Amino acid sequence: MRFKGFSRRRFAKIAAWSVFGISVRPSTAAANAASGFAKAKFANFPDNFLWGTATSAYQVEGAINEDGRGASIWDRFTHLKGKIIDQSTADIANDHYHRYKGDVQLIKELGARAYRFSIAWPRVFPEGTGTPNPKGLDFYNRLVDELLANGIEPFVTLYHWDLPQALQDRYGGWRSRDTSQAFADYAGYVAERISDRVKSIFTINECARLVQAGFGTAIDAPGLSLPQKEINQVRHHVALGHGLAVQAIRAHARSGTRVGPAENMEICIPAIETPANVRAAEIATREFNAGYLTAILEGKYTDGFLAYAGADAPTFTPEDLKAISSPIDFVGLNVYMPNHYVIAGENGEGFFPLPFAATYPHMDSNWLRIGPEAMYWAPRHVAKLWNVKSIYITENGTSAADRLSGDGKIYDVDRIMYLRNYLTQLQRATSEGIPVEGYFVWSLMDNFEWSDGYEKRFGLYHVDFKTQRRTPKLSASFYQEVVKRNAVA
Ligand code: PNW
Repeated sequence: MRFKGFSRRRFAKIAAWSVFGISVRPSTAAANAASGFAKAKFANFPDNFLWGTATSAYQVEGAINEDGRGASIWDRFTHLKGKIIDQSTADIANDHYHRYKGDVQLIKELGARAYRFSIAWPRVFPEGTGTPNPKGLDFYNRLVDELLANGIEPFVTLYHWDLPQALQDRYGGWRSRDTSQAFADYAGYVAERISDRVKSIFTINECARLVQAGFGTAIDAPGLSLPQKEINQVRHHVALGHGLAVQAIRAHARSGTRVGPAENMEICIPAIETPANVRAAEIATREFNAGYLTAILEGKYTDGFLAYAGADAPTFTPEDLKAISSPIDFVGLNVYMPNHYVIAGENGEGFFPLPFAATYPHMDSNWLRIGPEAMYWAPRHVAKLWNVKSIYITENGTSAADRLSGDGKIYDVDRIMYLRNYLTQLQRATSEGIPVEGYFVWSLMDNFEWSDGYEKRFGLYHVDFKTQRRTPKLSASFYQEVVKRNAVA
C-alpha cells in the first residue's frame, strides 16, 4: 500500500531540512502552536542550564610520543595482542592534539557552551611524579584558551584512566596508596596553573568502571584479575586519590574553583513508583554505591558494605575516610543505563532487586541497556540521599549501528531516540527542582572506545579515521535544536 502524498520527491525535501546548519523545520514549538495543543507539563530546562559535550584524552588526542609525553597504561595495553577487539590503538585516534581548533568549532556549531575533556597525566608528569613536563600543560592551556575565545566553558577531568605507566611499574598503580598521593600531587600542580581560567574540575572518571574492568574482568588496562580483597583495596586507593586530590586542589587552586567526582553510579529504579519502592531504591542506591560515592558523601563505609565484604573488606584508617569525604562542590554523574529495578522488601523494609534484561541490538552494544528513567532517578537519589545541591550529567549517550546513507549522511535515528527519551527524563528532573546544572553528551565525536577499538561509535559527529574527516550526524542537528530551545519535551 502507498501512503498518499509520500512521494520520493517529498522525502528528499524532508531530508533537506535535516542538513546540518539548517535547523529542522518546522520547530516543535511552532508545530505545537500550530496544532493547538498546549505545551507539556514540564517546564523548560532552567535558564542558565549548561549544555555541553564530552571526550577524554586517550580516546581522542593521539600524538602519544609528542612534546615529551610519557607512556600510559593504555599505550601499553593497546599494544598487547588480543586486548582490543579490532587490534587498534589510540596512537593517532582523532588526532585531536593537532586538530583541536577545528574540533572546538564543532562544539560551537552545536550551540553548546561547555566542553568536558580530560588531561593526560603522563603529558604533565611523564614519570607520574617528579619533574613536570611544561610542554604537556601547554597543550591544555592552548585548548582552554581556544574554548574561552569561542565562548565555551572548559570542564576538566584530571583522570580518565590513562595512568602513567611508570606508576604501574613502580607501585603497581592503584594497588598502592603511593599512587593516591601521586595523583593528589599532580592534581594540585595542574589546579594551580589552570584555575585562573578553569572553574570546574572533576577528579576521577568512573571509579566503578576503572576498578571493575581494570582489576576484575581485565577488559581495561592494566588488565588484571585480582581477588576480591585486592579489588576492594584498589577501590579504596582510588577513593583516597579522589579525596587527597580534592584537598590538593583546595590548597593550590584559586578560591572559587569547584571540584567533584564524575561517577557512573549504580542506578536503582523503583519498578513501580510508590513511596515504599522509592525509599527502597534510595536504600539500594546507598548500598550499591557504598565503596565509593557513599563513602565520599558520608565519610564511612556502610555497615552493609563491611558485612558483605567480610574478610575481603579494604584496609583503611579513620584519616583515610576523612580525606575521602573532603567536602565537594558538585557530583558528576555518567548516566548510560539502569543497573537495578527494585521494590520494597518484605514488610516494606529494605529493597528487593528484580531481574531484567532490556538490551537493544540496534544500539550496537552488549552492555548498554536502555532505560531512560535512569536519567531521572540518578540525580534525584543523589540530591535526596546526600543533600547534594549541584549535579552535572557528565556523560550520557549511546553507540548505534550508524550507517552512511547514499547521500553521504548519517541518519542515526536510534541515537536520537535514545537521547530524546533520556533528556525527557532529565527535563522531568529539573522541572521538579532536582539541582542538575548541566549535561554533557557523550560524545562530541566518534573516538577510540577502549577495548571496543573503533568499532563502537558514540559521536554526534561521525569520524572517518582514515581521513580524519568529521561529519555531523542527524543527532547533531537534534542536539542543536534541544540546545536552542532549552527543552526537549
Ligand atoms: C564510559 N557500563 O564508560 C567512559 O567514561 C567513556 O570513556 C566511554 O567511552 C563511554 O562511557 C562509553 O562506553 C563506560 O558498563 C563503560 O556501565 C561501561 C559502562 C559505563 C560507562
